[in-house]
Amino acid sequence: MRHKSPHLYSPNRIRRVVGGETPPLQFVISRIIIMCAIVTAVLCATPAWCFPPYAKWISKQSKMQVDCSYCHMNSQGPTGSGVGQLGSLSEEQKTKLDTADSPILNSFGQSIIKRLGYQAVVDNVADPAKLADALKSSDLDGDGIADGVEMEHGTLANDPESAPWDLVWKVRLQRNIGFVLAILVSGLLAFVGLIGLSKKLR
Ligand SMILES: [Ca+2]
Repeated sequence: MRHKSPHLYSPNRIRRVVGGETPPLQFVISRIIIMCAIVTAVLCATPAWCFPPYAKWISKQSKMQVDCSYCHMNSQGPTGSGVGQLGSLSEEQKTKLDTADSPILNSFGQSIIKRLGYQAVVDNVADPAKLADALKSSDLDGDGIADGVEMEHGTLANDPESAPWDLVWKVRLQRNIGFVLAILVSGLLAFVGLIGLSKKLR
């Protein structure tokens, strides 16, 4: 004969847990309310310092695997006791977490806070493309590719050696278009001159 296992929260089980007496409904409800209050208080008291949706969005857009080190000091993110993680910070450093001098962020992360503010990071976490768009007027590493565009391509916005090369060549051509045209015109004139010279020598 098949025995039915007791339900996890059956009255018998609760009775055993609290010492032989069935807890009144008010007791159970009050405990649930207290637990909910504790969870809510913890969530409200702990600001978010980790935003995985951004790394996921960059990875999806660029088809390149990007981790927390795209913006953070530590590739594992801010949670932990390693370098650049919350557990290793002094009390003074903790006061700077949401500022442009945040000790858990690398130079790109800090530049985001400096340009847009910490709240913009929080507000756009559901739509990272908006944050990238807001960063298309800045070029932290000076390689000619906007920070927001580098996010879309998965290249590092704080490293001029990391950039989408097709766009880099386009930018370099635009920057040096005068020089390129001068070379083309000079080459054309030299070619015409050589043709004229060859006709005279015949
Ligand atoms: Ca750049």
